[in-house]
Amino acid sequence: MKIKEIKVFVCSPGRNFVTVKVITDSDIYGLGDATLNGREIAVATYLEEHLIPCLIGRNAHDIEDIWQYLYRGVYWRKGAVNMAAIAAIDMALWDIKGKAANMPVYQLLGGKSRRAVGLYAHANGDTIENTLDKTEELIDQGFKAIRLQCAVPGLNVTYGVLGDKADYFELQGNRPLPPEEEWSTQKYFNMVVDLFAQARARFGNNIHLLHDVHSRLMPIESARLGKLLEPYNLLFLEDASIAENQDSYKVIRQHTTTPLAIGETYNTIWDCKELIQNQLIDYIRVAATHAGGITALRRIADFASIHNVKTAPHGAPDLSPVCFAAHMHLNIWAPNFGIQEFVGFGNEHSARIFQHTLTLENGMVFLSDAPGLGIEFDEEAAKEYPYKRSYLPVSRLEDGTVWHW
Ligand code: GCO
Ligand code: MG
Repeated sequence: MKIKEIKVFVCSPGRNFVTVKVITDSDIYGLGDATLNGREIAVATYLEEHLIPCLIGRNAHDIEDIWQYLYRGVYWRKGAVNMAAIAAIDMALWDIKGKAANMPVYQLLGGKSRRAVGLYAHANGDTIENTLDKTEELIDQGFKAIRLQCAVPGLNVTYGVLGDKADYFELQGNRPLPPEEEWSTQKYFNMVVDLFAQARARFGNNIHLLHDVHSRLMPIESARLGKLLEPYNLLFLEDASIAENQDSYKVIRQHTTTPLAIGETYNTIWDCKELIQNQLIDYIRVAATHAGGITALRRIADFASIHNVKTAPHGAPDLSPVCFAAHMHLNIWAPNFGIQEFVGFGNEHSARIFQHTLTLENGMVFLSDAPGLGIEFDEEAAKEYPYKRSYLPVSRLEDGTVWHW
């Protein structure tokens, strides 16, 4: 079964998505997600100019060889653009293999380890009260794990809290340049401990709570936050500090028993190797789209498993429904699966483009037995939503210093 053609689509049904369609000479095709938020066109061009010409005529069944050819066979390894492109091809080839075998991808990985995939939902609010009201709505909908994010009083905007804006395009106005957001660690600490104290007082201990720091703290500050949050029993604290220097997590780890999660920006196993093998984290949050596809995530999951680290794939709205479908197959298989981030199945526009076969029930996702990834892409509908330039915000301290995020 030879690869006959590969098409790349960039569409924007509320967010930009880069979708790859690998078509074979037996007319089975597969879909992959190559979305890199704020750098979408770079990946699309990289695929069209550099990868696709090398793939036409290859056997679509050779998933491993094609992965190695694109990763090891190339002088320039790793990198967000490169790995997103490899990931999309890889996902599409798994989709094809599943369709050819008439089996869902999770069967090819080894079958189900569980009935369904547990999720955590997001409660984002302008005030603590408002965040907790949203938490209550999610509990009423059946979610058993919720990530709480609240605007920091005294700062102009807080990432993830859109206020009266409908989406990130509206936040950026008619001037598509990176919005800037203030950061103050002191003001954040004044709010965040209170948020979790009030959440536990209101909801008790039968619900899982999580929080994303977006890497804004220095390691010793993260250590302090972890300690202060211990009484509120978080499922995990995400991206407490940057771990480009993976050793810095030792500082956090030696001070607190609050479980730690990281990995949504990682491109390869090398970005988290020390974190995992030294058991400095509890959850690895790599995404199939950004860390090299299903082939790479399966390898990271196995490596994590022997070090008691669970998987918790990134599930933000800038990963397309194709990536979400790929995560579901990995999650239902991985013996060391922890939890999946979930922000809904997308808006009415993206539902016209992507049709999935998943069902949501009581805070869990159930997979169908559709062959491959179980997702369809409507090329004609996608054309109605052309690409719109968009950026993630940049963070600055109150004195103007560019800050981590
Ligand atoms: C999360 C993430 C997102 C990212 C976004 C960047 O945990 O969901 O941190 O909010 O910032 O996906 O592209
Ligand atoms: Mg995050």
